[in-house]
Amino acid sequence: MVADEVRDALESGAPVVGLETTLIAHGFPAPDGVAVGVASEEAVRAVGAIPATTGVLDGRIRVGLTELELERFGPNARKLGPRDLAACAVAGDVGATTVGGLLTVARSTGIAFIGTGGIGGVHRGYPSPPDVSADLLALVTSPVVVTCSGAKSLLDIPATMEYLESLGIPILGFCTDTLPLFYSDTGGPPVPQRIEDTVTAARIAQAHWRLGGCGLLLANPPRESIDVEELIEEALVEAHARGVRGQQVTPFVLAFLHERSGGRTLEVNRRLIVDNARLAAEVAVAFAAL
Ligand code: PSU
Ligand code: MN
Repeated sequence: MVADEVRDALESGAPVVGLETTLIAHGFPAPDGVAVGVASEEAVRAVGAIPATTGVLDGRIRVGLTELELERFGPNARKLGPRDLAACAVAGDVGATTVGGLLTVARSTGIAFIGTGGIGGVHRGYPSPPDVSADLLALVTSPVVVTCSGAKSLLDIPATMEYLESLGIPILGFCTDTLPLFYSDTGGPPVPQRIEDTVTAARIAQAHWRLGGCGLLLANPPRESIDVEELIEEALVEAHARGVRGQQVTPFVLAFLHERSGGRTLEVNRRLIVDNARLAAEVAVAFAAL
């Protein structure tokens, strides 16, 4: 079910930015996630686009939510990848979309731009377990520009880059030659293409889609950068020791980092999510004007 405002914008070709709800439910300690969701929506509106925050409520996949509805995405919400959307809706559970879940919904609604923190990818230790985020495969079938600060920092970044190349996913470095490492703007592998402005991002997306291509990544370095590599390694050891697996790993690691960095990762995380929502909106606006 698409909110009227979002549907009108999509039908008239006006800029729309899809936003996920996993960040709201699981990316921050409650109730901070709701404030991040609201701030992201405000950033999207401030540059002239319509936000389409997406999740499952009351048995329906909902695109475009009110603030009161955002508040329902608490820690008990299910985390929804592409495989989970339909089952969650039919079960009547509250479900928060990941990037992969959001891309799946975007494909059927015509949303072409989304903003997030960092996408999922190849987890460290692959192939044991063979944990590759469904975010990557969803990019193959959804013609959407995903604006992010690279991939989640707890992943195997070089392996994730290789995988993205195999899948044919373009990665545009926004005013950067290297992939941002989520919390950190330096130290990542080189990106295949650097661009300097949002019009170029929109033109590349248009050309890629005319070729029959699908998802693209727009990698935006965080304004504030911190190095938490040591804490990430500690968090992963701790997660393993406690038997935290699969979909639960990211929320566990994020909570660990937030706590052990004295809240600094929270601040950086919040800021980059809102910045990425704004940049996604700027690209959507540029695309609508091509
Ligand atoms: N990045 C964050 N926090 C998050 C996520 C990414 O800083 O919570 C979420 C996004 O919703 C992303 C998902 O789509 O993690 C990927 O999870 P997994 O690796 O389990 O597929
Ligand atoms: Mn996974």
